[in-house]
Amino acid sequence: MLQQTDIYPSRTGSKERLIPRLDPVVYPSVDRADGPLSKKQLQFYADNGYLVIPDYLPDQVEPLRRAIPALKQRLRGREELVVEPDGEELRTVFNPTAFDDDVDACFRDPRIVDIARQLLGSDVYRMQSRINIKPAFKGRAFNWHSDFETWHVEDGMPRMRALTAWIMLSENHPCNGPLYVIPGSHKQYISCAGETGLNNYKTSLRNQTLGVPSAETLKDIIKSRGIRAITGQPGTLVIHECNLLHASPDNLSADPRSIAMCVYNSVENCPQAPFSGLPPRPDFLSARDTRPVESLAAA
Ligand code: 6CS
Ligand code: FE
Repeated sequence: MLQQTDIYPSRTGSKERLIPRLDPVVYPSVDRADGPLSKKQLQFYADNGYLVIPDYLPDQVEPLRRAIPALKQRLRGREELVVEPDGEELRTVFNPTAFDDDVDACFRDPRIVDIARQLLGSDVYRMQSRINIKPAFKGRAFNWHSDFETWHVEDGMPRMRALTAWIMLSENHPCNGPLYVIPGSHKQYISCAGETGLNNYKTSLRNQTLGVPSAETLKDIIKSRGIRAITGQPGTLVIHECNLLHASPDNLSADPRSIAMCVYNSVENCPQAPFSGLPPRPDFLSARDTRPVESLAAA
C-alpha cells in the first residue's frame, strides 16, 4: 500500500517534539451564521479549544441517566464495558448510541449536531460515543492527552477536524474528578515518544501511558497557559476540540461524576489506515460507518 505522508507523526520511536498545527479550529462553512453558536462563542472556542454551555440540555439528563443500568446489563462480558484500573467498578460504557435509543436520540439532537456541523464546516458522523462513570472514592484519573494523537496514530484520522460534545449527567464539581483542560493547547501538536504496541487499547482505556506528553513539556505549557477545571450542573454541554490537552484527577469525593460523550468527525476527514502501521481499533472505538448523522427534531 502507498505510504501516506504523515504531517502529525507520533510514537514513531523518535524523541518528543512540538509540531505546529496545520488545520483550522473553526472551519469555514457557507451557512455558519445559521448555526446555534454566536460569533462570541465561536471566537472563544477558536482561542481556547473548548466551550461550556450551561443549562443547555436539561431534558436529556434523566433519559441518559436511566440508560446506564440497562446498558450495564445488556453489555455484560463485552469489551464495550471498561472497568477501573485497580478494581471492578465500571469506568466507561462504550458505544451506547448503538445499544440504547435514548442515547442514540440524544446524540442526533440538532442542538448538538448543528454545533458540530457549524464548527467543522461540513456534515459530520459519530465516530465514538461513551458514558464515563467516575464512581465516588474509586473513580481514577485520566492522564494528560490529546484525543487527536490517539485517533491519528491508532485509528488513522488524517487531520484535526473532529470534536467531542459531552453532557454532564451529575454535578461536576471541583472535588469529584472534573475534566481539566489547558486552554489554547490545541494550537500545537505534541509528537510523543514511544511506540504503540499491538492492541494498546486493551490497557490504554483503563490507564493511558502512550500519547501522554512528558512532565517537562507539560510544565512549560501549563506555566504559560494554566489549567482550568470544567465544572457545572447536570444538563451543561461541553465541546472540546480534538487536539486540546485534557486530563482528570481521581474522584476522592462521595459524589459520583458521570457524563455522556460523543465524538463527531467531519465526513471529509474519514480514517485511513492507522499511522502506527497496526490494524485499526475495533468499531466500538472508531466507527466504520461514516455516513452523515441524521439529526432528529428535538422532542
Ligand atoms: O481511546 C480513545 O479514543 C480516547 N480515550 C482515551 C483514554 N484516550 C484517548 C482518547 O481520548
Ligand atoms: Fe480524551
